[in-house]
Amino acid sequence: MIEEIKITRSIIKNAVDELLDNLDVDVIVGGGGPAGLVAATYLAKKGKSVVLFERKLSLGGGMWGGGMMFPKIVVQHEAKEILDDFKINYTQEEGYYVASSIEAVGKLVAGCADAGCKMFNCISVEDVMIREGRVNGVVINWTSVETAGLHVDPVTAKSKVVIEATGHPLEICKIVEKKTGRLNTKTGKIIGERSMWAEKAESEVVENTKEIYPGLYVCGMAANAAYGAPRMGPVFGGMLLSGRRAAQKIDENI
Ligand code: 48H
Repeated sequence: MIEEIKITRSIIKNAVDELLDNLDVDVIVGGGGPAGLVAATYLAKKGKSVVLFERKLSLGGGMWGGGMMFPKIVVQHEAKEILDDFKINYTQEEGYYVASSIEAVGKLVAGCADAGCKMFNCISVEDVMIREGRVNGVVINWTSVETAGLHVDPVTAKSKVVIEATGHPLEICKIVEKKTGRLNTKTGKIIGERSMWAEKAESEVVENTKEIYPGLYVCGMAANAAYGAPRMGPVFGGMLLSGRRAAQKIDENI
């Protein structure tokens, strides 16, 4: 027998319990694109408690659309190991690995879930918490509240570190820049994304994966935007490598 009220109770109880159980964790990831998903997965595999908040209904960020909506991504040799870790299939072409962008997103999300990271969609990070000069959590609200322009106060989640993985708009860094005025960049401010130069962008995105403010690590496209490095188009190795680099650095420090 199928009973609607039992279904409703199970959904609400389990979702609320999961959120309640994950309000004080090791790592909070803001943004569920490829960089955030990879960082979350490797940290969860290391035994850290990890929560990821994604603004949209679906995780995967800018990966779904491949290049100009042709659903393929290109990954360079340096990141092949990460494709293999997530069991993403590929073919070899022109010295690169070519994968389905749709399969890649599906397997990144599956890998992240299997590693034990708790993922919440439709929730936006709208601010951070700072204690004694260190980010120690985020301020969250339903994305629908933001979209509808409702005046509804947010709630909070606490962590040892936060990962900024919101991509091009680098929303979390913008908040911290605005409220503290001092990021760990040459100017203390966000320097801004530069025009397309894939080779430079792909190496710099890994170098730019750092603690940009105490307790706040930046990875993926947000890292290049913060430190004034170029964009790279639909080559995704740098996003995967940056996510893994963030996980390595955080694992060494917490
Ligand atoms: C919660 C948020 C918030 C918020 C945004 O854009 P992404 O895919 O980011 P990366 O860095 O993993 O990958 C970048 C890549 O997709 C890309 O754009 C490339 C390679 N561009 C090159 C080029 O030349 O254009 O994912 C970020 C995710 C998205 O899903 C957003 O919805 C989400 O973060 N997000 N989630 N709270 N405030 N802001």
